[in-house]
Amino acid sequence: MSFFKNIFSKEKKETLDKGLEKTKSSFFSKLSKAVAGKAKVDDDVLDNLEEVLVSSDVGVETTLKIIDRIEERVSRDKYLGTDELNQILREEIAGLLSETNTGDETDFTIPVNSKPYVLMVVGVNGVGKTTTIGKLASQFKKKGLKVILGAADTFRAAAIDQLQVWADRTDVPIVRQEMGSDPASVAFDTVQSGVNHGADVIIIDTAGRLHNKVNLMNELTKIKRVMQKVVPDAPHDVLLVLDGSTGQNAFEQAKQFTKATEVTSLAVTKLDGTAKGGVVIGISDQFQIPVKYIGVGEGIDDLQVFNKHEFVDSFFK
Ligand SMILES: Nc1nc2c(ncn2[C@@H]2O[C@H](COP(=O)(O)OP(=O)(O)OP(=O)(O)O)[C@@H](O)[C@H]2O)c(=O)[nH]1
Ligand SMILES: [Mg+2]
Repeated sequence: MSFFKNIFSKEKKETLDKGLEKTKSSFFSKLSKAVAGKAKVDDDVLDNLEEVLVSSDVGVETTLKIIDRIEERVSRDKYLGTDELNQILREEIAGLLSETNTGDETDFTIPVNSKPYVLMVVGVNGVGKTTTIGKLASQFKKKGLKVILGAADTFRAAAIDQLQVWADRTDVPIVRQEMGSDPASVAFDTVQSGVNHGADVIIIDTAGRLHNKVNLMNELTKIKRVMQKVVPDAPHDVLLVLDGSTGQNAFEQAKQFTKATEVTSLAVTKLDGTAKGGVVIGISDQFQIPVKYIGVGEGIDDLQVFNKHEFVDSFFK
């Protein structure tokens, strides 16, 4: 039974369960091979378990922490049966994640004291930035918040059109200019328009690919600076989107991006259709920056607020 059943809605759980299906079936089939023929958790089982966790994209550092915890239990209890391993893993992963004070949110909310709330979405090309923005616009709107979108990815014409599609779908206004125009200028116009129209949430889409990385980082800095001319403490959130289906690559991107520019939260997308969902466990353990959202499908309702308890609950159901 879910220990989280009070606030974890049935629909949300079903979507999450379904989104994690591939990750889970791959993980648990590896896990059962890892303990095959073993009644007791011994060194061999621990070695195999380490391999299972690493190959499930949990990441080496987080895997070692989990193994340490289990080793400690093995030395405490005289006999740990492999049939208990599932439950033990669940407890230890939950315990590990509970050491960070992030991943406790359950609902799409924004701080009440920053209106308009300016959210800038960054990440390399193809990770799901525009889709995530569309899904967020829909969720915020459902909460009765006034949303406006800014198409500051002016690098490709299709990028602007894609955001337009989401604006139409969610019936939310969009500020756009021609392809090739200055992204900072689009961001400025969007924030200005948001202020003029009393928007609660302003979401800025940005390019994932420019001629080179330095250009990209300079551009993000410029966008921030220009927005601050209208709203001095903008952006309130810089959301880095990571493609979870790339596994360890998502880790690397998070490392590089957070080094090059200020990032305040993370979204991990495409957890459906991949066996690499374990990456969320590693990312939420290892980065100081909270995982705020997870993408579990292409549909408008397939974005969830990341909650570590719900995640572990769904993973080890
Ligand atoms: N299955 C699945 N697909 C997703 C998810 N999020 C995004 N996608 C898909 O990933 C593809 C790329 O998404 P975009 O939102 O265009 O990515 P982007 O980061 O804006 O890409 P660029 O604008 O090229 O930088 C699209 O086909 C989306 O439908 C998700 O959670 N699950
Ligand atoms: Mg895009």
